[in-house]
Amino acid sequence: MALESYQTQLVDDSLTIGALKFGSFTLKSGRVSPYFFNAGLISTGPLLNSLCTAYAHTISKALSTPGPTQLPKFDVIFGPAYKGISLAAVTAVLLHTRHRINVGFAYDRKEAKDHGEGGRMVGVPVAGKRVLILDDVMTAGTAVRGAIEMIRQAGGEVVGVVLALDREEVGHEGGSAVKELETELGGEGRVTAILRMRDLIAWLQDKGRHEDIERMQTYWEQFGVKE
Ligand code: OMP
Repeated sequence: MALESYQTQLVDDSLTIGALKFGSFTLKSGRVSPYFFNAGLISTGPLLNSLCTAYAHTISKALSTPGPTQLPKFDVIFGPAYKGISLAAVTAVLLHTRHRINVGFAYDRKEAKDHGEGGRMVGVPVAGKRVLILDDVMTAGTAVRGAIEMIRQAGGEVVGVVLALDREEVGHEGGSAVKELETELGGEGRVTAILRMRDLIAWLQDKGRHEDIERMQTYWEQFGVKE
């Protein structure tokens, strides 16, 4: 399927500033990957604008596409510390200004405060609220599961997850990391992403980068979701 302009824009921008790299990288899960996306390098106004415009577009589309995979309405957008915080804040603004979707914003601290307001959660209280988690990348799903656990402990209901990049890899049970999470969150369509690994392969094909494609396909055979 052809990529949307906001998707190619994100790939082009990310490559230009080195946030997306092709090579050899050891991941948190121990897997050795031929590519890596570092959202921490999306660190200028224009780049944040282009990434968060893409998040807002993806969320708005998922909310408004009728059918069994429609993303349920939510009250709060949650950005896990650290990288998710600024991305969720900017996306909340863009959802308001460009899509007329008005939601609260919350995030966590990595270390609980024991004075002042205390606790780990900051922003709109999530208790009794429907929450959408916004994160950068999902590989095996460990990071997102940590955020789900935190929100549930605070009394919130996680209705979905939006990612910049779904690497479309196997999770802890040996099946699709996304499917495992969707089952836990209530069904198909609960996890959505601006880009998937298949989009990166499509982009490489478009550019004729045959060596990179071969290495991506070898990795996909080892850790990719087989469907
Ligand atoms: P999982 O917790 O295995 O899903 O891995 C996702 C996390 O790994 C992300 O939140 C990042 O901290 C990191 N990561 C990237 O940022 N970019 C990648 O391309 C791959 C990873 C990774 O280590 O898997």
